[in-house]
Amino acid sequence: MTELRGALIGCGFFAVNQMHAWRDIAGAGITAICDRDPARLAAVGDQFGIAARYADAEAMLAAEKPDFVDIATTVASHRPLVELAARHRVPVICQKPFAAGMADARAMVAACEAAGVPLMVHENFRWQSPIQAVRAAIDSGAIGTPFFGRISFRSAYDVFSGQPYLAEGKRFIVEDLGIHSLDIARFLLGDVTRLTARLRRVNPAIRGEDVATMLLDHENGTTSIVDCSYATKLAVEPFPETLVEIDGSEGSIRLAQGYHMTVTGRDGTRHLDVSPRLLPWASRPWHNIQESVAAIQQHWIDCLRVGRESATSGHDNLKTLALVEAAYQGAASGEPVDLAEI
Ligand code: NAD
Ligand code: 89V
Repeated sequence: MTELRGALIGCGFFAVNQMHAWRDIAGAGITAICDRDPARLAAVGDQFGIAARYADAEAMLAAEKPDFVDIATTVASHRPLVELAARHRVPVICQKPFAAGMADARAMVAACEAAGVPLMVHENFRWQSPIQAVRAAIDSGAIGTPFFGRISFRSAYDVFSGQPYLAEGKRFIVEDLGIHSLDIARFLLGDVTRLTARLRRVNPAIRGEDVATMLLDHENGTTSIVDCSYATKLAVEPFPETLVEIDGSEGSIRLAQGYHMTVTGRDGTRHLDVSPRLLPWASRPWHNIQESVAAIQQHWIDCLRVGRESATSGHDNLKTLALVEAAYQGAASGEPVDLAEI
């Protein structure tokens, strides 16, 4: 099998995880990197032994002609870089949040479609093994038909030291973290017709909201609560665990802190340890996220090889991003938001 040659743009805080994961992906590797910050370019180039280093993404794509590009920059550069990849006819992965607004996101999807270029958003939380275990339990039919869900992420972990820009943006928790929780809600319970949101800021040292409570009406009639907080001080810090409750006509699923899953159905109750693997390069507590990075990157390569649309394609991610927009609009107006109007 020929190795697919990838090029990475953005050598910052999170890209290091992506670079570690690429080393383990069957059938692909990163052969060129780009960052406009020379120190970051040198650090990642030296750590992963990549000699082809560029300060300019266009120069890299023109010279390297990679089989795919992995964009790991922050949101402001996503549209120009995705459109650049489309112009060069290079399949593209783009980190979340895909865009700062729907107009940019739709333009990026349209540019890739027009160029015939596959596009995947690196929306990795649904690839976490505990979340996949919840989905498998639903799909098994053990709890019957779901009618209620709760997707919850509550923490006081200091995310600002690693990602200082998170303290500076007008938008914070829904755009950065709630986006993952909303995507998990779609993944587990289906697409959404209406969303009601309440947001607030508790930490006075940051600019955006750090607490969000959202009520979702799903197309299939299920109701869910998606709640997230970076202002919740608990006895045992759960970062970065997403806790899940699903109630169904025949039973229930609980994904509790410590990666304990309980499935109650017609045949009784099963207690399962759904802890993520600690990959050799990973470190706690990030190992749950790090494992999902490897999973989504392998999924991308598997899809690229056979020409299949990825689970979190640009097209799919428009629906997750629309929930983010709906949360901000709904919190501002105090009214429920119809997703058809986003
Ligand atoms: P960062 O600021 O640490 O790194 C971004 C890097 O991109 C910087 O080194 C910057 O110089 C470079 N860059 C920006 N624009 C560029 C351009 N046009 N050309 C070349 N280089 C450019 O940011 P980060 O914390 O690594 O976050 C990057 C993205 O990853 C964000 O969108 C963030 O939301 C996302 N993220 C995702 C997860 C996840 O689990 N999926 C976790 C953390 C961060
Ligand atoms: O996953 C993320 O997108 C990260 C963090 C977990 C810190 O919110 O930004």
